[in-house]
Parts: sequence; structure tokens; C-alpha cells
Amino acid sequence: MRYALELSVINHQQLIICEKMVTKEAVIKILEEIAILLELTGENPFKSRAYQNAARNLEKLDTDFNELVQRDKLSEIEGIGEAINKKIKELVETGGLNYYETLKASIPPGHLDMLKISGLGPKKIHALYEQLGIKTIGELEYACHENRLVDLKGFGKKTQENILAGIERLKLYQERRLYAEVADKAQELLDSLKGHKDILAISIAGSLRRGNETVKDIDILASSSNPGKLALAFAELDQVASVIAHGDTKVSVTLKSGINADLRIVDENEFPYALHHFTGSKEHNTAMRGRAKDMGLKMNEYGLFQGEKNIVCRSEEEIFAALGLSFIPPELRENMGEIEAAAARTLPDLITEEDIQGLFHIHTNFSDGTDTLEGIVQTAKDLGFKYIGISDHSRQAFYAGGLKVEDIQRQHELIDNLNNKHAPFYIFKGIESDILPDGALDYDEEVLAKFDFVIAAVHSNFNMSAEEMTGRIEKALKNPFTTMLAHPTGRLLLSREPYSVNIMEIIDTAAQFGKILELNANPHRLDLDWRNCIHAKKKGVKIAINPDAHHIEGLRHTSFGIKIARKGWLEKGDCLNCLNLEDVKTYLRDN
Ligand code: DGT
Ligand code: CA
Repeated sequence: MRYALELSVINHQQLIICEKMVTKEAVIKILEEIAILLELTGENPFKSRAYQNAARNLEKLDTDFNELVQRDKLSEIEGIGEAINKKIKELVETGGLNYYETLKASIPPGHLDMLKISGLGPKKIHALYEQLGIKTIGELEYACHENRLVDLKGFGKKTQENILAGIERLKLYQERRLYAEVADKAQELLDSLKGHKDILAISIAGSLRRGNETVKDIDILASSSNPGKLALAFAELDQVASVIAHGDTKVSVTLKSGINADLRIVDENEFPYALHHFTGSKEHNTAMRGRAKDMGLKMNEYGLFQGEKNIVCRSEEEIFAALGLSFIPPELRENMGEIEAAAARTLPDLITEEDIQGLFHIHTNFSDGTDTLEGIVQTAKDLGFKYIGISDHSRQAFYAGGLKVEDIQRQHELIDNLNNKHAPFYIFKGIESDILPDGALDYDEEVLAKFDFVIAAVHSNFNMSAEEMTGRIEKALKNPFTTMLAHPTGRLLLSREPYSVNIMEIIDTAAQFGKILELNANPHRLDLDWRNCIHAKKKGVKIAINPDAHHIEGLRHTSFGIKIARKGWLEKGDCLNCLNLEDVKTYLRDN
């Protein structure tokens, strides 16, 4: 926290505005910031220490600072040499300092945020940047989950755990959050409330019910025989840190996790209308109200009215039916054509958890996964899957323990043994091959031919132009050995923007060459984005909902991918891993 406070105290703008008032304290702050910024850039430590010393000596100064500046006597202070003297003069005379501004601009903005993680200083941040290219807190969190810090010089397992704990504390103040994180907390709230005897109906609403990839808050809707008592019970839940507002029909709280949660309590008869309204999205609601109006009706959270008279609906299904629509699943309520499709009875029969037969894109301890192949196989079997596709990293991904040719041989022997032991459960031999900057895959053809499937993935050189990156990926898609493209845009939700890539062109190329696109189910990625899934489906591109698991627990991420697949209008026929074992074998052999 120390660094963060220092860096937030002053900005250049403030200094300019207060030109006449550049005080000794302000100068000290800037010198201290420069020391930190220099460490962040990995500059010689002596340089950084010189600024720290200068700041400390200025602090101890008992003569009048302004007088020293006016008489040009600053360099008489110990530790203030010619270079620093010049900078202080520029600061005092102009209210700004070019050197400081340039230095600040040279650092990824995310590095300043990372200083807020307790236990993580500028030197470590620089080391993470140098060795792993980490620019933001989200990237750092992701790297910790992938165990990248365990073998990193100057870090280790304990440090990785401490950093993760520090990131958790920081999240307490965050605006939007990942779906997975909020969904867990919302479920806990529902579980705590469910036993309450005054509840007549209760449901999650808002973006969480719609399965959006990020969520602002938890919306809960209930009807109750004793609203006042339910409101009080909610406000007094163990999970609640503070109550923002408390009435008989609405309670707003902040949870200990930092997430805000609203409970709205409505009359039993109003529940279906309110549930539809507070599920949203706003855009869907607006379009629905428009449809109601066209039919001479009025729709709001209290009812569906013909003149003064309410059309009685006991469920959302009945509301949709009253408007001539089939039931629209919450995930589709984004005004992306769902109302027209519901009217035409052409809504998709959305994929469900039960449709998933097996999982691709799983890492083992052959590369950067934490668990053994045996352990993963046992868990996948226990979860009811019929097959898995193992894909450790390829050799260029040295930071992730990428497989050398002899490792592949060893892994394939192990897979053959396990396939004998666990039949009819089946393990496919795969690899997550880096797409090299020129679009080539990471092994020669003789090695690539040994795999049942190849997942091509961009893991380096993110900063290409859209044209170059699109060309690079398209080249990989055209490679006959490529089966599917991993995380097609490379985004990390809330922390790393997608790389520049023309995703529509990628979808078209995948369609043309019969390649599969991954819907990476890791809650930080959820990439392919659901908006693009709709497009891929239209083009006939198959999607693989892949957990990209680096540990056994990660297999469960698949359910987040399914939620997004549903938002992307996908049906079981659109997804590779809904095929049964024989059909997958045939598909992978023939494609
Ligand atoms: P979020 O919280 O940003 O992740 O997204 P939502 O969709 O949960 O938004 P929120 O919490 O502001 O409101 C919950 C639902 O309530 C929203 O999806 C639709 C409904 N709603 C809220 N405000 C309005 C409004 O001004 N107009 C309409 N038509 N619906 C609204
Ligand atoms: Ca919400």
C-alpha cells in the first residue's frame, strides 16, 4: 500500500494548477515517485537510491526551502547533485517536470495498479514484466493460476500464494467482477435464505441470471408472506458487511467480499412480471414493451395490462405466451433477435450440461498443469465424461514447460497404457501448439502427425497489427494439422484487451477450412465471445467448449463455458464435445 499512496498523492495537473505553491513536500513526493518509477523500469538501483536519498535529505532540511531555491543553493544539501538540482528547479519554476512525465509514460499503466498489491514492490513488478511480460493485475492473477511464478527466480510457491491473497484483497474495491466469482457468492446468499419460512418465491435476476461474462452486482427477487421479516433476515446475513439501504421492499447491502447485493421483495402476484423486468436486459425489456404496445398492451414490472385490467400470468412462460412468444431463456435476453425468433418459433434448443460428452484442452504436469494424467482421468470419469483430450504446451512455450519431442513420446506411452486400463473411457493425444510469429506450428510434420488433435494458440508477440495477427492466425488455420484455434482473441476479462485481430475474418477462414474454434471456458477468458459465437454458428463453424484446465478443479470451469455457449445461441449439434466417443474419433480422423 505504501507505494500506491505515494503515487496517488500528486499529479502533474495539480502541480500546474498550483504553480505558485510548489512546496517542499510536493517536491519530496515527486522525487520519491521518480525513485519508484526508476525501479519499475529496471534502471540501475543506484539511480533510484539517489532520488530516495535526495528526498530524505530534503525532508530533514531545517532551513527555508524556498529561500534555498531562490538563492540557488540547493546543491549544498547532501545528496542533491547537479542533475537532481536541475530537476527541482524545473519543478519549482514551471510547476512541472518533463523527466518525471516521460518516465511515467514509459511504464505500462497497469504496473502502477500492481503497486497496490501488498508485498509486491517495483523490483518484483519489473521482474514479472521482464520474464513473463505481465502488464496488469489480471494478467498477474492469471499467471498465478497457471503456476507461472512457482519456478520463477526470486518468487516461488509461497510468494505466488501471497500475491494471490493480495489481489483478492484489492478486489474488494472493484466495480465489475467475473461471472464465476459473483455466481458463487450469489448461490451462498440463496442457500442462506432458502430455509426462511416466509419466502414464497425467490430467484436471481439481472446480468447474473442472463449469464453475462462480467457482472456489476447481485440482484435477487423474492415474494414473501412477511416482507419486513425477510428484509431484516437478508440484512442480517453473515455474508453482509454493511447495509446501504433498508426498506420493506428493497434492501441493498455490501457483502464482505465487496460485492453489492440487492434484494427486492414484491407481491406474490407481481413476481413473474418483476422477475422478467429485473432480469433484463434493458434492451430486451424495451423491445418487449414495444411488442406489447403494438398489441395494444402495456408491460412493466407490475403486470401486463389491457387498459386498466391486468392479464394474469403465473410465470414468465405465461407472460411470453400472452405476447405470442415461446419462452425465451434468460441467457438470450439481449435483444439480439430472440424476440423475433420466439415469435417465429425458431429459438434454438440451447445446449445443456448433460449434452457434454467429453473435454478437450487439458494440461497435465508434463507441462504447466499441477496434476497427473492419472488423476485427471479418474476425475473426468467420476464427473461422467466419456473421453478427454490432453493438450500440454508445445516446446516454444518454455515458460510453461513446453514438451520436447522425447516428452511427447513418454506421454503417448502413458496414454496408451491408461487407455487400456480405463476403456471404454478414452484419452485423445493432443498438443496446444504455439502459433509462431510467422504463423507456423511449433513442431515439424512428423511430430505433428503423432497427435489425434492440435490446438493452435497465440501466446507471444501480441502487439502485431490487426492485419499481421489475422494473417498469422489464418496461416495456422490453413495448416492441415490444426484441429482448432484456442482462445481466439487472447483477451483476459477486466484486464487484457483482445489482441488486434479481425475475428470475422478468422471465423470465415475457420468455416472455409473446416476448423473448430474454441470457446475457452476459463472464467477469465470466455473467449470466443458469445456475440461472435452467434456469427460462427451462422457460418457453420464447430465450437469446442474447452476448460483449458491446469488443475483438476479447472475441469469444472466447463459449466461457465456452457453458460456462454447458451448466450451464443449454441445447440448441442454445434459443439465438438457433444459428439459421442465414436463420432469424435471419426471426426478427428477425417478432419
Ligand atoms: P449489471 O448489473 O451492470 O451487471 O447488469 P444488469 O442487467 O443486472 O443491470 P442492473 O443491475 O442495473 O438492473 C437489473 C435489471 O433491471 C436490468 O437488466 C433491467 C432492469 N432495469 C434496471 N433499470 C432499468 C431501466 O432503466 N429500464 C429498463 N427497461 N429496465 C431496467
Ligand atoms: Ca445487476
